[in-house]
Amino acid sequence: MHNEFLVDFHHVAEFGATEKNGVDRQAATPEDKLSRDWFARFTREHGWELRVDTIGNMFALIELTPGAPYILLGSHLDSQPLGGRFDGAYGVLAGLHAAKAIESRLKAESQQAVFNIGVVNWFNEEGGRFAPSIMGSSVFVGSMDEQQMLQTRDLAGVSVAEALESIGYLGHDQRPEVAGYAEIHIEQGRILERESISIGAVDFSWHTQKLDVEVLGEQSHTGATAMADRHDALVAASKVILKVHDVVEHFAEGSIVSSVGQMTLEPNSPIVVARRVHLVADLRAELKADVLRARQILIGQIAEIAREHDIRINVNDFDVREIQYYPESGLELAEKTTANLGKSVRRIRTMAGHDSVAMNRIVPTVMLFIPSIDGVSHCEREFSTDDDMIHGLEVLTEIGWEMIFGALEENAALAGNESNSIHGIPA
Ligand code: HGY
Ligand code: MN
Ligand code: MN
Repeated sequence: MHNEFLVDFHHVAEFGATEKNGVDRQAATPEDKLSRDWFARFTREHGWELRVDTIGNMFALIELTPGAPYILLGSHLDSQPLGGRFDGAYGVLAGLHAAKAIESRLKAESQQAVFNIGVVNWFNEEGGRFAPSIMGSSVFVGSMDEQQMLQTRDLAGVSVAEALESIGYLGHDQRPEVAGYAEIHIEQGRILERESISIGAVDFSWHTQKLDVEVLGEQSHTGATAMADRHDALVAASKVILKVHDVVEHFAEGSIVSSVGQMTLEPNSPIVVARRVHLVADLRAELKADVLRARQILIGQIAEIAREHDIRINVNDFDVREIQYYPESGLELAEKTTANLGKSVRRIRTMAGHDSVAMNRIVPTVMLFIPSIDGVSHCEREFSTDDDMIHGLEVLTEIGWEMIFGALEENAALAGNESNSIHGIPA
């Protein structure tokens, strides 16, 4: 199992591979199609049912008990531009091989599971090409509107629907009924590495929200326009970006992060004073109150910049992700399972968003981390060792095994009461 997993993982890393050992496999691009086609082949070769839903989520389904809801394992195969080959892909590959091991063990021990098991590749978790991130799983749980997401456009003006259609993954299949979800992922931080711990059991996710900022100045000649007559959107936007960066100084060290990662500039000519800048500010903190206070400070500062430059700046909230607390029963299951396998484990929060943040809204969810070397992610030098990936695969397999027998009380409750078992929100 271990060697097969490693061979498959490193093979999938070739899809969209970049020169410096990363991947560029943005949502619904031809590179993403390569990894999706591989996922579909793997599913069919194992005799499992493949479904693709109306927002491009892919499901490999293994029916163990006819008519029962599914325990889903999974993550996402899409990447950031020039991203890392572990973020997301590790969780999908580990999910496939864990499900394969669970299916064989059931056959060998001729046991009857309470739930079925499936593996999911969520559409557009990363949000690099189409904002917001965590899109496919959020539509699945009903926290994002499907039609609105299908009409969302990238910077080239291509819609999600057109992009999915162009790679043949705008599906129509019914979403599976789900009773539980487990996801394993690289930590994308330094804690596990620093403390030499093998597994992180994620107990909660940071509150996250974005500010959509549109800076509207006036186009003019960079040579002929007197400085006093300019309404320069790029100068004003630059001040906004620095205020977003500096806002963390109002808070305790390490309790909040803020940044601007994307900016578009019009008309983007060296001889023209900019008329429009669009940027997205990402605010995240352990406490929702801190994000809201940082937002308030920034709104005041941005209004001041608009006055100073006699321009208009529109600020809108979007992609608000409340803190998610993962169930205690899942944390205890992760701790027990890891200890039984002789590995070290600790509880850990996640600052990054994940599909499990969406899924935990509708079903009991277990989120696991393995160490990231240097804690880096969303870059080509993202790295986790084969050994750490295998440790994580072993833990995920055991947890998946326990969950198909209703290990989490909440799962058991769903088993007993069909009406409670959760559908993905019907297409
Ligand atoms: O939004 C996130 O935090 C994730 O990495 N896409
Ligand atoms: Mn991810
Ligand atoms: Mn990511």
